[in-house]
Amino acid sequence: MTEHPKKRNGISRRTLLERATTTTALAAGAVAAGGGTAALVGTSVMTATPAQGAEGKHLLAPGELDEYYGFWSSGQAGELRILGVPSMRELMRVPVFNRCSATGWGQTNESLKILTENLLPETKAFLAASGQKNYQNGDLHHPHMSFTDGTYDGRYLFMNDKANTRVARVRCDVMKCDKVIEIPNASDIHGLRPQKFPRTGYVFANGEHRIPLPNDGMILDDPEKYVAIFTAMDGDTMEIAWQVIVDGNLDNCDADYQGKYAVSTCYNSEGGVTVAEMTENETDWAVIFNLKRIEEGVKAGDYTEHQGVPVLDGRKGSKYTAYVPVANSPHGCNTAPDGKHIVINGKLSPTVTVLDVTKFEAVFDGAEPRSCVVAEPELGLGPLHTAFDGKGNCYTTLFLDSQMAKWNMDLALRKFAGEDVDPILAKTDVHYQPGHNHSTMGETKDADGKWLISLNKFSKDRYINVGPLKPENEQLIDISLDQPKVVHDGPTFAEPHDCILVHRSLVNPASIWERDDPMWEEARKQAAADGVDLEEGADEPIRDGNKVRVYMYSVAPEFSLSSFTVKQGDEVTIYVTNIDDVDDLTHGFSLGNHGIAFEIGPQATASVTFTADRPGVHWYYCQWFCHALHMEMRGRMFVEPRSS
Ligand code: RUQ
Ligand code: CUA
Repeated sequence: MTEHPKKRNGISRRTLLERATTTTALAAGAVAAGGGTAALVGTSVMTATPAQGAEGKHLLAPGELDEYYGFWSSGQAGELRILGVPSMRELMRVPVFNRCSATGWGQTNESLKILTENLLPETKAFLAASGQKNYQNGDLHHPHMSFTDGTYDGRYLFMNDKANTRVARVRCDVMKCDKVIEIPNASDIHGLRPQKFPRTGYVFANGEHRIPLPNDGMILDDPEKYVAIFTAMDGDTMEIAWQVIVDGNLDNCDADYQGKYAVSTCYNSEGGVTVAEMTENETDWAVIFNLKRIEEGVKAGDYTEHQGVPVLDGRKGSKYTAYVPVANSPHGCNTAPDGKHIVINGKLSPTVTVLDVTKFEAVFDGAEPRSCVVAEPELGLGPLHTAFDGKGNCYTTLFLDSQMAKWNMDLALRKFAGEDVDPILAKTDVHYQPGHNHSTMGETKDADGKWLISLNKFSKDRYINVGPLKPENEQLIDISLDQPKVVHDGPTFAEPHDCILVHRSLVNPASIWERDDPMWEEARKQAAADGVDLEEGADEPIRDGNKVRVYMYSVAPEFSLSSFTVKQGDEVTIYVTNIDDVDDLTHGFSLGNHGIAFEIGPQATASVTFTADRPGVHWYYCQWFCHALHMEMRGRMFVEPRSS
């Protein structure tokens, strides 16, 4: 691996930029440093204003590495994205709930196994009846990393699919999805959070929409009989541990730092099915889940089983839950790194409601539910989500005001206790209509208060026009300043609801696959049964009735087979093993006029199965630029007509 040249002329770009005090100096300095980076200079001139001074520290020169990994959701695009922060460079896309043309996700046998093996039986039946193997879409809102002892541990990322009621996991060692689970009994998984302490542990998933239980057609337009379901799954096994029926519905959630509770917001205490019905009540609530009591309830058999899962009744009056009334339609739910406070964001109310987790026990012992409310500052219009800097300050997005409010937790507590203080420290304009925001390490006990991303739903006039469908706008905000300042705009495609910012020291992906990776376990088994070594391939296709298996390896710039022959109507499986073990040497396999293409990373195996129903000569080629002779990296599939 070549070392990235961080320094030029003995001076690092960062030092240089931090020293620059004016736009001119910044631009001149960039040139003088020998980087010759027109883009950098251009950006500086575009975004920096005189007297911004050291704020250019978010600009990274070519070759410089970011300090944080940003893991971005993509909403209705269904994938996970990896960005470098603070540069905001998009580094990678990890297909999860979508179908990916580049990597073959959703087509290879390896990905289809992950995508389909944990679908519910009725879903499999439904898909088969409509001629599909898998859902082709997803709505990925909330990516969160696994925790150990209150901070990120770099093992996994978990994420929800609101569209098809699924939860997926991405392995951080290879940055590929390895599990997709369809959640039974619930509908539309929205809020999702891992347990923070002692470790993940549980992954909590909110069923947002109310449905009948069971949802088998016996109850239809009878909303009073619908329920919303809270799910706890095991992040290690990805099996459902238990579910809890709640009143109202479930929007966002978070966990505490003690491992005792999870909290969800409810915006539909009415149990309504129209906008008017859902917004009728003046107050909704946050519901607290008592994990220990729930676990005891499961042990004691205090549940009914639905689709193999213990489902406890946590509706009002239950010992498993507590309902804390808060103003109309709360949305975001964010635990502060102080380990004590949970912020419930008002949405239709200009306030956020601060809960004190140390007062939850009393509530479960019968104290008035609102007794755990310790602050309720009024911040502005449309508070949706709150981030933290680890220094006692909170940053709340104001959707309607297109602002971010910076406020101080301690001042908010004192004001609530009757002191005449203003908890709001600053308001920063963002562009426009922010939903989530996220600070560096902000949802962990190690929140470091350096950067914050404001994920804005509208870009309006911030970019040249690209037609009626506009990008969204994500802004990088320097929160190390007393008055937080927007330092970068980043357009993104639909719709990164949320992101997390993880210090790069906590994430250490491999560059080359391990040959015995579980990802292609099935391929290994099949090859062993066929007496074939995946790394050596087979000179001839292996025939088993009309099933034909083709084994080849790739090594730049060749496939081990320059041609192979099958018969029309054969069910063909092609296995390709990339035996290159060089960093960054990915090959591809594209089979012309068959709609087949997939990625094979260094030392990986991938396969695809299809019916060879087009007699003739069909070229296959490597679609991942890998070598000076990449164009020549190809071969022919001969399909003999049925009659011959
Ligand atoms: S929710 S914009 Cu899907 Cu994360 Cu609040
Ligand atoms: Cu292998 Cu291009």
